[in-house]
Amino acid sequence: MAAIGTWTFALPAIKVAKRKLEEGSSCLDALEAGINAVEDDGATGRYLVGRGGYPNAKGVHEFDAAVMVGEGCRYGGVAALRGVATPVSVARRVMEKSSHSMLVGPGATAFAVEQGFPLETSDTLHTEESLSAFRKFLQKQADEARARAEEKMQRSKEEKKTGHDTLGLIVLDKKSSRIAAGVSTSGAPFKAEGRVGDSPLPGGGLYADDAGGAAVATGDGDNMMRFCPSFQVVQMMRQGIDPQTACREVVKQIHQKVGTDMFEMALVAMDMKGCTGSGSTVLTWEDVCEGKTYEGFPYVRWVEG
Ligand code: SD4
Repeated sequence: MAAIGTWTFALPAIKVAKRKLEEGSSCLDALEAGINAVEDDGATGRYLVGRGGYPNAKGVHEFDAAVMVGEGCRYGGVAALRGVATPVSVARRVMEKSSHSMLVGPGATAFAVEQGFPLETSDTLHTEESLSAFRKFLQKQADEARARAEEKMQRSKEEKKTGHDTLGLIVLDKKSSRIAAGVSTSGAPFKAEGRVGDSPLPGGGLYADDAGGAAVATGDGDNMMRFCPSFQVVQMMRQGIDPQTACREVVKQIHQKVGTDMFEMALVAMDMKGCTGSGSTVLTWEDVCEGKTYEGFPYVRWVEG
């Protein structure tokens, strides 16, 4: 049994997933419970997941989330979902209870309510920290409106370097040879209303296929979604390439295509044996060329027998 997740705050998710697997839960149940534990705790120290995640530019939380199981490549996703603190669970319901693969916006919220999820407003989805960050964002916007055009350009470059922290989680049950992947995010901080990132897109933020393994992604979704990086990694693993090489190759190939405009992205992956890998652009291009992509990107993993 094994699990891997993006960023260090994936640790509670992995602990919960591990306990669930040990109690005999399926991969998918373990994955959902693990992600829920992070989505619903409102803890500071991560700013893009569930309660306490950063809202959109209007101050409203719009969540993207998805699940995918390797068995039959079944998938369910939600995007720009409002009012539910545990979007990954709504994504699972889309997979299991609807005849669709993805629901967005008001339709996603209506479906969640129909399924019995309690509806919240941003009053309860905000934490003190996320509210204060939003107020700072509004203040900054007002300041920016007064600034010169070049200064604005400089600032937006700096903003790009603020980092990312979407939760992506992969859980493998080696005994039954089943793998599941899930993601949950409030998306790019203070994004435009209705903006959807890469996270809930199959092949973008996640992909799982029992024939190869699973991958999850985090980073600049507006750019990452163009390359289906999670799908690419899983396809490579299907061909027998190990997860570290696959992640490194995908990051490298995208970097080669995009050149100096390269954006922030990171991937973690696991194959059906429980071997893991990661690749990211946190490092310089020279580092990437030297094959150092899997150092420097903080992910958490647990692998056992
Ligand atoms: C997005 N990819 O909405 C997400 C953001 C992210 O860690 O991953 N942050 O673009």
